[in-house]
Amino acid sequence: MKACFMGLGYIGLPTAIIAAKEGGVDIVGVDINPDVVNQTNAGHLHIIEPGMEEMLQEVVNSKKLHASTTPEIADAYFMVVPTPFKGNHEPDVSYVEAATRAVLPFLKEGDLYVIESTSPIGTTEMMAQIIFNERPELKDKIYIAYCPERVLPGNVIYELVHNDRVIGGLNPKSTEKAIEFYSRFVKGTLHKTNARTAEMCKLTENSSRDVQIAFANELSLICDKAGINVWELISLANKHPRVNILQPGCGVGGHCIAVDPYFITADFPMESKIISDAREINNYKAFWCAEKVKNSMLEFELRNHRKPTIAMMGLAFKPNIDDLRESPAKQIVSKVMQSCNNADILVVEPNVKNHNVFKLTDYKEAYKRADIVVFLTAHDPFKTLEWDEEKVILDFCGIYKRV
Ligand code: SAJ
Repeated sequence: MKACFMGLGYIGLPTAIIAAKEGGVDIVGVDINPDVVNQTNAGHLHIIEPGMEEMLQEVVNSKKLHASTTPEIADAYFMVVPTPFKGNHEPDVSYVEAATRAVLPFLKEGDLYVIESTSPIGTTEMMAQIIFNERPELKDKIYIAYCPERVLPGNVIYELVHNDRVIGGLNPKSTEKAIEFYSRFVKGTLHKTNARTAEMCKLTENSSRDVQIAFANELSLICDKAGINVWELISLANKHPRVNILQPGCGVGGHCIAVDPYFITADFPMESKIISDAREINNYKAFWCAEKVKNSMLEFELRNHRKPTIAMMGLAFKPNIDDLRESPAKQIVSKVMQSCNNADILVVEPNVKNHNVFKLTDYKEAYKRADIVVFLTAHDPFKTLEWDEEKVILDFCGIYKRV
């Protein structure tokens, strides 16, 4: 069995490696970036994922996996490319289409074609249409399915094997064929459905999380006005046996939870009221945090007749990672810096050594020097800093869980 993986990113590369190592599949991994291809063939993992580089070296050395900038003939083809959004939060499936067009000439009777990329409803049908327009002789002769991933970065080796997966074919035979492939390396249950349900399932999972975080963020805005400690409130409400509220923060970031809900709202604007409001609340939370910082700087200046020193604690989009993409913390820091160019702002991100825009300061030093301390990302080291009554502390991510 040979498989061709289109896209060697955070999901494509680990999946290809595990399919080779655990599933015994011969893999060609395809990426448009020659640097990624060269690094992969040299056994260097170009993404950060614990334990993965050793596995890559093993499958490269045993010749089970090689990378290339062009597809090769195989028995199964996997589209694992990004699906960003365009201007007005409209999903952009052009990478999926480009990858599909690239494998088109290689497809033959009996092959399996799977999309893993997060995609709007109907994408699998749309790609099938493209395939059959160009290769009408393959109609009913190849198997087409959608199978989203749901792994957590940092725990990918375990989750790729042990998580349950949803597999939706364009017809039951396609579902079976895809299940046959994934059962080579997945120990979790493979749940059968159709392609549209599988597409919507991925969007639903991430929208559900976004909506739940929005609820926590909304509570934090209400509690701020009402003089209630939101952390205590949520912890008490969660004592109810059937209530499980998530935690408020400075907004929602990352490339999944803050993006995928738009794939529903763009196509179903009238029906997706809660999903759309949740997106707005989570975006607004970052704006609100920036305003809070600016107000407390003004108050400080009025009280003390000098400008404050501010420590902005955390740039990553969630705790204990170095990933700054789509990070509300980074956005807040930029907003605050833009609005007060003379202020002494110390930017802290303990998981990153250097940044090309922000000059980074050690977290202990920044805390010591600052008049106003703004906690944006709940990194573990921050929890070792002792609460200081002398400072103004804006704890947006619950380091101290007090107000
Ligand atoms: N956040 C909160 N409050 C919370 C939990 C999270 O404000 O109580 C914030 C985080 O700080 C972060 C954002 O939400 O800014 C997203 O964090 P996350 O941990 O929910 O999600 P990701 O983006 O790291 O990864 C998610 C994972 N999904 C879930 O945890 C439900 C992963 O399983 C998915 O595979 C991945 O998205 C994906 O690829 O879709």
